[in-house]
Amino acid sequence: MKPFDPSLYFITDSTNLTEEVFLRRVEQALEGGVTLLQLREKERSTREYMELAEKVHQLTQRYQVPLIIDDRVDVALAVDAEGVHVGTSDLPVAVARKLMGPHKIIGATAKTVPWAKEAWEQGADYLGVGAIYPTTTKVRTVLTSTDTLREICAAVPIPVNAIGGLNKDNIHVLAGIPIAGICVVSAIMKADDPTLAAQELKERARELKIL
Ligand code: TZP
Ligand code: MG
Repeated sequence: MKPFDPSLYFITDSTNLTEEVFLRRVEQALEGGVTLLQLREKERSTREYMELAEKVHQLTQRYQVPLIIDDRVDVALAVDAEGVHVGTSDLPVAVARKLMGPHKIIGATAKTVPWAKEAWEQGADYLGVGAIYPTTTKVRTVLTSTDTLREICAAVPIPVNAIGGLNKDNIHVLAGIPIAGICVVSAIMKADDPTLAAQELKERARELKIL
């Protein structure tokens, strides 16, 4: 696997946006310094998902940011994305690893220490843990405490990212927990200025010594 930097992990949401506006926002986020980018599409057909992924991949390649595809190994392989992210209702990590090969990035969602260990043992390269706060993004999730987040960080040797409702005004709860990064959707996607939002998040995380 190529090295990757999960510190400011931006997950996209194209809901209610035209493709043009969506792609512009993605590029603005890249300009603001996001370090990893996940294309997360829940409503599109396979063909539409693939076509959008190709376009997003062109942008991420320009900024040398790895592209992770949510849920879909087939789409990730089709566009030669750098990785895939699987949740508990998606393909198991071990199957995703087998299909993607040893060099791609595999991320997994984990909300408990046993899940985290299992995902690591099956070959996950990083974990997303949350939701730390309630989220306005469409997702089926439950809240994960910062104590559990801390326990997961201690239980696995791979990077652990916090996710869920995070923004520059509330990430202080993560201070002192050895996470590798934060994952955000709305804090960047719905910001008036995604570039500035990404820059400010990074700055705040550095101030708090989270990153
Ligand atoms: N998994 C847990 S919370 C979440 C996902 C995909 C959504 C996070 O979105 P936001 O807008 O950063 O709260
Ligand atoms: Mg999923």
